[in-house]
Amino acid sequence: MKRVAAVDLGASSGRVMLGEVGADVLRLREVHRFWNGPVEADGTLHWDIHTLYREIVRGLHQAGPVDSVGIDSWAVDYGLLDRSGRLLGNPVHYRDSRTDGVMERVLAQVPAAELYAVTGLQQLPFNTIYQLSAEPLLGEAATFLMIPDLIAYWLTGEVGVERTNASTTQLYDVLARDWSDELIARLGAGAGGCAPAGVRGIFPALREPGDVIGDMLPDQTGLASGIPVIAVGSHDTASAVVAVPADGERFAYISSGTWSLVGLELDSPVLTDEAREANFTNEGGVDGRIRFLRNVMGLWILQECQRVWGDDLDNLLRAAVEAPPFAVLIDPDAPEFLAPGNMPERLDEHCVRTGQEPPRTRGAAVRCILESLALAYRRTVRSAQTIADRDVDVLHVIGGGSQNELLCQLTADACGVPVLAGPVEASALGNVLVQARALGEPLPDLAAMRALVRSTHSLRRYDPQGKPADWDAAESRLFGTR
Ligand code: ADP
Ligand code: LRH
Repeated sequence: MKRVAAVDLGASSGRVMLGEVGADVLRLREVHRFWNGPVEADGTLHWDIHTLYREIVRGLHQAGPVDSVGIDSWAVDYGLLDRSGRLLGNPVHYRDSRTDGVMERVLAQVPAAELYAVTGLQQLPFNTIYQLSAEPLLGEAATFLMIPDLIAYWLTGEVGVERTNASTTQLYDVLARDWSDELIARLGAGAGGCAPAGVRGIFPALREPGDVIGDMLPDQTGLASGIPVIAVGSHDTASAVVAVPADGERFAYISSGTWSLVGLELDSPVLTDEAREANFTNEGGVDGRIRFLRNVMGLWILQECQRVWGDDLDNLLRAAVEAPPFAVLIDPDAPEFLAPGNMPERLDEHCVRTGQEPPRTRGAAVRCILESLALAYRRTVRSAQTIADRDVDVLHVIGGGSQNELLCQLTADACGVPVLAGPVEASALGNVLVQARALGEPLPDLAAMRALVRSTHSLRRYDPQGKPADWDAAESRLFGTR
């Protein structure tokens, strides 16, 4: 039996989980959970990386003796080290406004089609390439590390970037499966502005999920030294997709948390004009798979409403069940929903701008958010199938949002396929499974890992209900007929 600690940093909470893996055994126990989110200081949104580190260390203490540690987190963000290995500045949150207008500036110099041909990545204004193009500290940087790599560096002293997370930077060549020297050189030549010519040197060699990063250092954290830190699918979504309890290939997934990551698992990237125009991403998965998906704004909009209202989620969801269907619809991916702020007010403004009466009650607002998400899922799942030429029989919903019964039912209704909901802690499970395999557990491939998740976790099934014509009408109301 292997006993491992999974550090899983989501955009709304971090957790340290204890995993046990053996023949027919996959157990997960939460040992420590802590708040995470944007912290504004000096007009910039940051991650409070040192508090996160302190909480991780606290959680690792609480986990007790383990065979190894693995770390995953949200994607795209990074820390820069100076020549002596010190962190330059606090990592900036991807929702910070420093990237406003940067994507447009970079795309004026590197055409979108060229970028897509190399990286296969969805255009999001906060992709690392755009953040680095707006990064004042780049000239002083000796090393670029993504968030899980930075935590691993502090624990082990070893430098490297894990491949699934590197694939979200838009500086990674999805076919060559390595950093794109060409794009990095263009960044250095000033695609966005301020990078020095020698910028390629700051990007460390890539690690594969399953590689041993190094052993924990003896230091003032008081954690036992000598325990290996193992690279996992360090992009949380890559780890989550490992734990999709699918049987076979005809499935789509929604990794449902702060973001909803909606798509398919493929053997190779789809780099067609159609995929680019529909803004699909080809992120790197564990075992060389491709996560062909789109970021949908997700439960972030609801989280921000909840923050402003100070309301309990259960009460809000109960009120949403009672609210009338299809009263108001929004495009959850509208740019005004990206930054933190007064989301209920923005929701109302969005409704007015789109000629709709704003929701009158909180229940109606929540219903509007959930129905609109379900419609965005429907559009994404259907276009993923068409573009990748893949049929889907089932939609797996994993992550915290899989506990939202109303959203799961609306998703099944909107997409017209059964939804299987769970596991909730998919990222942590994927993290644990990849560590266990690296330690010698006989889990030869993703199919074996998924079979173990299936046999050890119960899922909840939602069959499509209601009238499909209502969803057709709602879709054409929201997105126009396509
Ligand atoms: P992240 O990893 O991005 O921080 P999680 O996977 O932890 O996100 O999911 C967080 C989301 O899960 C919350 O925004 C909330 O909407 C949803 N959630 C958490 N618990 C419940 C619950 N008991 N019922 C319904 N939804 C829930
Ligand atoms: C989800 C996630 C997603 C990224 C976003 C920045 O936590 O990693 O896959 O696009 O955060």
